[in-house]
Amino acid sequence: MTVSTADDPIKLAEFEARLERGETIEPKDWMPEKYRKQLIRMMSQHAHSEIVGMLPEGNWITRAPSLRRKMVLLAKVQDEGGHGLYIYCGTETLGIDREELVEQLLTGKAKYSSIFNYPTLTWADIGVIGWLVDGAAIVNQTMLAKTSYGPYARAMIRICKEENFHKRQGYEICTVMAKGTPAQRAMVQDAVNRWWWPSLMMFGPSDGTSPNSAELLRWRVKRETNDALRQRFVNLTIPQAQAIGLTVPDPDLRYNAETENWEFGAIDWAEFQAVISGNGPCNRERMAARRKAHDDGAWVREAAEAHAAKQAARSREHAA
Ligand code: FAQ
Repeated sequence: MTVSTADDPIKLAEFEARLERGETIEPKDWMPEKYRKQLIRMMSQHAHSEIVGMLPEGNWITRAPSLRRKMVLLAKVQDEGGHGLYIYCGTETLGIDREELVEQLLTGKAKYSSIFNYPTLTWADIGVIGWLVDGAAIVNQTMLAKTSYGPYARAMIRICKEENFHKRQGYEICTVMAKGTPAQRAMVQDAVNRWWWPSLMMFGPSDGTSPNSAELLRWRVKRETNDALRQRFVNLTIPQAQAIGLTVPDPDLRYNAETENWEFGAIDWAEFQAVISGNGPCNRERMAARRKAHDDGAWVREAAEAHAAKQAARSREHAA
């Protein structure tokens, strides 16, 4: 496998020996340029996903069916915003600033999770997002809590705790609806039918077609492959669906008693490719919303800069 070209081979060997010993890499430690770049790519995409991920659920805050549901949803969406800011800070420890990261999102250079390009059509979607989307995120992020880059690993530990609440509130919405009237039951089943396959796509392409996996696994950024995590998610989720009498839209789903895996049908990778290339159902709408928020917030950034300049001038005066 090819490793970064410009790196000092002795330093690289020391770096890899540290990883071998299970040490974490901290911001001021030496790291190969490619490791830094991979982390910036992955962490920034993760941060962007949290921020763009506020949109599909935020869409339902004004229409939540009770005050309690509204408060929970408000808190959840706010948590996702917090996760985004937290991961942006972690990414900045790699020597890139927030402005550049945001620019990469707004110009389409950086990706965000495919899942947030699907519409939230009914209240049941809010339950299903908490259950399946946060559920998938937890499986992925529990693995990332052991990633080799210290700031990212620590962020994941904290974030996973909140994601667990998100998942529970989503599963609770689904449980209530699944036990409800025939119309509520049909609504939640329809939401599962629409979100199931996109949730499986969240884990990324299959191992054989995942260009970044080999390097990320070698440097212990990822500790498990996309397919292994996807399988874990399916194994965890199918019994949860059965417990509340819901099904997933997969005629090929079978339990293999030997491997103890729920084997699932073929994923539509053409759909995945279309979504990550900007042609999913809501890509344009999501990016337009982010661009508008960025433009509307320009005055806040300007005010903060003016305030910082004033403070700096004042401390210079005091020092003189
Ligand atoms: N969507 O070589 P690989 C959340 C891209 S959780 C879009 O396999 P890698 C919580 C990939 O970037 C969601 N693009 O890539 C929440 C690469 O393109 P590039 C966020 C995808 O990095 C819940 C290309 O395909 N979580 O937000 C996707 O080894 C509810 C080839 O793929 C994270 O980001 C995808 N699904 O593995 C918030 C976790 N999959 O960059 C609000 C951190 C792949 O070369 C509400 N990230 N691509 O142009 C990861 O674990 C990894 O980066 C993967 C992809 C697993 C996403």
